[in-house]
Amino acid sequence: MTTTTTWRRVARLAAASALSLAAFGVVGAATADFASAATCCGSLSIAYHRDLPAAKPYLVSVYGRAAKYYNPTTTRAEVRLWGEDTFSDDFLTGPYTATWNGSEAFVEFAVSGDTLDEDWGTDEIYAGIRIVDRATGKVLEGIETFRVTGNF
Ligand SMILES: [Ca+2]
Ligand SMILES: [Ca+2]
Repeated sequence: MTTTTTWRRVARLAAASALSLAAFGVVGAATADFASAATCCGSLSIAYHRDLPAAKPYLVSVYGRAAKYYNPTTTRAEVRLWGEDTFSDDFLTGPYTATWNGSEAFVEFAVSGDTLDEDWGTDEIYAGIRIVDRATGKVLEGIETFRVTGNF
């Protein structure tokens, strides 16, 4: 292992520790949203996991709550990851089909650091959740999470 590789690993681990703490706060917030009757919002956490395959070590967890109830048999929830930019946001990965009960959507998936590295320097990541009519493909509602920043 070269010195550079070691340094990169250390830097990644340091970043992951900070993100894990942030992720813990996010989980708390999602639970609070769930307990209250609040509608509309999404949450996102990105956590480095040493036990995931080295090619995709970041576990992305996305939660969304729709503003109203939809029939879960005629709709689905699609999740895409985006990088926020000044002029137009970068599409990073997706769509992932979320577990969906008609009002809440949840999905977890693993990605590489390269997928999350959407910018030179700090990356601003968010998830978009689309509630889609299965028959027509029409987007009935869009939910956007807050930004998770990091250096991936
Ligand atoms: Ca950006
Ligand atoms: Ca970056």
